[in-house]
Amino acid sequence: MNEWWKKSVFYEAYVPSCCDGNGDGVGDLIGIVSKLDHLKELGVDGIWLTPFYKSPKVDNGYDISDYYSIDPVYGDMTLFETFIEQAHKRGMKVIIDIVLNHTSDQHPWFIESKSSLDNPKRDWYIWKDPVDSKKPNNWESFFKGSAWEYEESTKQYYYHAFSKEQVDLNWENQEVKEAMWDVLRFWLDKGVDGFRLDVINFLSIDSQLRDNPYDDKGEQLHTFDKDQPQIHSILKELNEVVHSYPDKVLVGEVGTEDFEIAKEYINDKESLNIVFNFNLGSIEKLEIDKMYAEIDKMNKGLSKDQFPTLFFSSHDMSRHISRFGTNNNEKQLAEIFCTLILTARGVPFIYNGEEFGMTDNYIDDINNMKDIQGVLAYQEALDQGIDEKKALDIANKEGRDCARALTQWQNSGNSTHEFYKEMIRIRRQYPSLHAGEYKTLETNDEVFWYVKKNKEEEILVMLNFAATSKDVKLKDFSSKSELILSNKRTNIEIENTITMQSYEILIIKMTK
Ligand code: TEU
Repeated sequence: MNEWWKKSVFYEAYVPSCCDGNGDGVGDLIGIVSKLDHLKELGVDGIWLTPFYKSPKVDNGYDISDYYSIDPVYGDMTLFETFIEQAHKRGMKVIIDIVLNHTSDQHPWFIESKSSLDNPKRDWYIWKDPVDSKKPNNWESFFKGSAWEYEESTKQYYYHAFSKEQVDLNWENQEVKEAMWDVLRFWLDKGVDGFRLDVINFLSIDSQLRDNPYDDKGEQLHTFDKDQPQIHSILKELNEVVHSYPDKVLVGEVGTEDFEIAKEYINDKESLNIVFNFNLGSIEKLEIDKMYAEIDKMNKGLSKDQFPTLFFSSHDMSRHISRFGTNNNEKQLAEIFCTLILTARGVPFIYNGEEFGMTDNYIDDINNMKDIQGVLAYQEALDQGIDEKKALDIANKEGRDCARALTQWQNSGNSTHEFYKEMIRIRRQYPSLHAGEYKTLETNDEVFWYVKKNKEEEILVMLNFAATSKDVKLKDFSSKSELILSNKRTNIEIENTITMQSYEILIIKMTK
């Protein structure tokens, strides 16, 4: 098996915002096709295309109503085929996002399922009788409110982990599995190189439907509605279906607070190839110690064959330079995080616009807010008596439109873009950076440094996240060395203490 993905740099193309090719204000496939040369020039190896399937777009496409067709807002099947062909022609792979956990409530399967208690598709979804005239249990949706919706005509509740328009499928049902394996084969036959599996650890739920417990702050813990033991046999089947085609990759969106749980899904033969670790990727504040602890955990907890992923932005969160930035240091942080994801051990994912240093977008009129999470947060705030202006702030904070503005493509001269390009080039040039292990991994007082090693090659990467200079004592160093890159100086004399300038990045090749 060619494990091309282990060395790859991935690029998330969030279809609604990546590039608007037909001028209707919404991103589309023709737009993305027009940017393939840019992506190639940047150094991208693999593109992750978010949902483009037919959808009422209650959740911007993560509510699919037809797994076999392209939403007309995004294009058509011919365009999709052109996209795959043109990406492949340039040597780039394509993985597509697939939502197996739920369908849109407009999907014909659900329309049938809800039509009567004895419809053949009834059991394709999770229907339960009321318990003491109430909801079957206390499970909360990830998009606010109860995860159960009452359906008047058949007098049962259906389960939805996200919005009520995103209905959870019953993965205990063999026909559901078969139907979804057919979907995967359809797209594999079209030539896709793998899948990004949406909320894949949500597929199985507790068969006894036990109530979820709460933490000290009164927040519900999702103990029984995800990461259930049955999930692993489903993923084994999925692995077999997909890897019966050569050289495919399975990337899992595994939302969990516990890396030990996420780790269980990384298994080339029985489960997924790589998973997102949100404990690092969606960290809310710039806390170097916390980041270090997570990277250290991924380093120690994973075997040589298990690769972590490295990302700090996506369509689901505030852009990291806005999240972490203060005092106009966004540009410096963009470069430091770029270096981190491209030189630490793991498979990097760049989110569209990140390479241009794009920051968050504020939606100043609720009518222009598209994200369901934002809209629901606004409504909840108004219901609590909060005024409209404050409610809008809350909606902007809780919603995800902040990171979903159309990408501001620029031709040349954008310094962040140039930096990403150069860093990808460097990553590719040195095997220690794309395939090496850590020889050391250290942190001290807002500085992060590590030596990556591959065979005889050793490369020291040092990152100062602070606005002030910092002294770093190197334990094991070689005075003969070659500066590969710095954003602050042109040469370096290596001694056992290096004084790093504010926000300095150093990449140094150690020679014996
Ligand atoms: O996201 C899964 C998920 O858990 C999100 O709820 C995430 O935690 C949240 O957005 C953070 O604010 C995936 C998709 O990436 C997301 O866009 C979809 O809304 C969601 O699944 C449902 O399909």
